[in-house]
Amino acid sequence: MAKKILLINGPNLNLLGMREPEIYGAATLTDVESLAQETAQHAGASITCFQSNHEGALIDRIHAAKTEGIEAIVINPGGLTHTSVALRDALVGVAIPFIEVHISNIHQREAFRHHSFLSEIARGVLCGLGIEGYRAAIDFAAKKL
Ligand code: CA2
Repeated sequence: MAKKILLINGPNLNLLGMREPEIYGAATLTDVESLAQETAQHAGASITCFQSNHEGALIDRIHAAKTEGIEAIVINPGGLTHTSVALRDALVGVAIPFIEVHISNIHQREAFRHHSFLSEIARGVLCGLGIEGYRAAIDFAAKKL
């Protein structure tokens, strides 16, 4: 059976490719989700993509993942990375292994971006590789998680 992966993108990532290309590049969210599908397919996995600007919707999606038999999550939590205990609690609650991805190198940016509430409980963290970080994370999730 193909491994089931869930890709989650958090607040404002629907704006990818529309503003701040010097930080986030030119690719759109649609490009990211196409890359995700292609990567998963190549690795023999299946992937579902979800983006929301709402913290509660992201938490509900993580809870649903458990009942759907999702085996790995790749998540770019957007700005919630630096604020959300609730998102961390949801990921602990479902106990699905996850990889945290950031397009930019959060450690080269403002001090408030240097801390993540998720990194300590993530299987791994990728940042600063642009959208290639998603490819690496999904490939790893498909093969190793
Ligand atoms: O580098 C990343 O992937 C981030 O998770 C992106 C978040 C930011 O708050 C994190 O610190 C790092 C922001 C996502 C907003 O994305 C935009 C994309 C284009 C235009 C405006 C916002």
